[in-house]
Amino acid sequence: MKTLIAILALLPAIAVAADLEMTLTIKDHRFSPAELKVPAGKKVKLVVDNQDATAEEFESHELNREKVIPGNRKANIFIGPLQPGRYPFFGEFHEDSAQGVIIVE
Ligand SMILES: [Cu+2]
Repeated sequence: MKTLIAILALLPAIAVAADLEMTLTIKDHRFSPAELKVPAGKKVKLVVDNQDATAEEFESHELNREKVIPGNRKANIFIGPLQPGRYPFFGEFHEDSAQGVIIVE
């Protein structure tokens, strides 16, 4: 038991960290990139950088995520691990232009 505790103490906080980080920019009520490729089975930290002056809401039914990002602010959205497939998302406040998809492969 003592050995196990010693080993656990040496491990970094893997459980709470993402495997990789990706940036999604919002500008002129559009997402860039509009298509994000993500490896299957990984935890991903999406840094959503809203460069518009107005708020946007990142929403995805397939990812079960919904988050408001105020104007000129960033927000982190954690996704995954995911199965291969297509996971559409949109900006609920500007749904006509703000559309995107996460492609997991
Ligand atoms: Cu919503």
